Amino acid sequence: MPRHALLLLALPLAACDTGGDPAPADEPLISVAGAEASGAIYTVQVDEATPDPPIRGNVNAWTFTLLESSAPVTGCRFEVEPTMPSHGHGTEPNPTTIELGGGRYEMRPLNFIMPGEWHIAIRPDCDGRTDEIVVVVEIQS
Ligand SMILES: [Cu+2]
Repeated sequence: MPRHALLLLALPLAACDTGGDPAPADEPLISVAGAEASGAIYTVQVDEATPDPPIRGNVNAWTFTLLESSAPVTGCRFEVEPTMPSHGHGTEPNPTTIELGGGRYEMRPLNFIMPGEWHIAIRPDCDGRTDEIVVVVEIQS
């Protein structure tokens, strides 16, 4: 195949998954394992959620991989803030994040105090490079 044909095929994909728009996905997630969300620099790939779908209460724990240009990023610290923008409130406590290795991290507890749409703002600080990634999830019960 000529080289220019390959480039044309690649363009629509690139338009979908880049752009650095920190705005959350338009559709809230029900299940979160395997989901990805991106900020200006980093992508959060949710590896596992316990339980999945997430539920109301102080019981949710998620593991995720932090990626930059598809490569795992180690040594980051995080501030995580779940909120319900439509209600103007957050939750307590905000989750604590620990590093598992290989660019993987675990955050817990995600205390969804009521059903509805939650925006989980994940703010990495990787040697002073900061970003905000928002995962949007619909807690059903
Ligand atoms: Cu609420």
